[in-house]
Amino acid sequence: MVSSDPWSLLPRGQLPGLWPLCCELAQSLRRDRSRHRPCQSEIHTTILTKPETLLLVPRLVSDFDALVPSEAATLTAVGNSTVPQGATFRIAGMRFTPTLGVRLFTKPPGTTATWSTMDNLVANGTGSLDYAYTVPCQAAVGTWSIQARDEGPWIQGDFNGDGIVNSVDWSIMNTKWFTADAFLDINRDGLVNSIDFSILNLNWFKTGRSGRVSPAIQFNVTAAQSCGP
Ligand SMILES: [Ca+2]
Ligand SMILES: [Ca+2]
Repeated sequence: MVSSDPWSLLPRGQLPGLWPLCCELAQSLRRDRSRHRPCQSEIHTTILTKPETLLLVPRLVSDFDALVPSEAATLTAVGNSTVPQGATFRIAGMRFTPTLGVRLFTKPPGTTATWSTMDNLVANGTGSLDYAYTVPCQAAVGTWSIQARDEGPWIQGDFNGDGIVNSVDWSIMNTKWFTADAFLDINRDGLVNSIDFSILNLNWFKTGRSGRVSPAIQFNVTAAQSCGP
């Protein structure tokens, strides 16, 4: 994608709070004020962290490392991906950065569920992971998701792992605003809020290697006849 127009990177529907401010700024810069239209006033006071940065840093965004499928980090289920409560589920990971940290996230069934930290690992010398997870007895029955993030080279804020921090990542954060979603809680204080947004904003348009966030895998938890000691 190539874009040098900063306005094209400010989709109105995805930037509540920012759009009115940007709109007001644009209106104030126009000479013919008779053509002004009122901007909708819906400024969220907790999100006003240098929003002008989003507007005033236009640049070409085509110069980042495109996703190379053979280099993208992946997770796979080892063996059966349907496991009863209390059983162990095994995961293999590939193409992470050798000897650097990898953070595993898990999400329970449900469309409004949020990610929580499953574990923190270190990839071995070949960039692989071998992880065993024992499903808690109280785990909800249904489809769970797991994904991993290569924490060393990950650009803070590149939630979709495409190698650039932009409005797509903000739209992801926006869907979990004021939740405890661990995947989006960049500073790990337990809440997705303006502090995390300010970090994302600081990295706006920052680029790097894509594929550092693995696609999510699913495993199905079934009810156990008995579980635990
Ligand atoms: Ca991104
Ligand atoms: Ca936070």
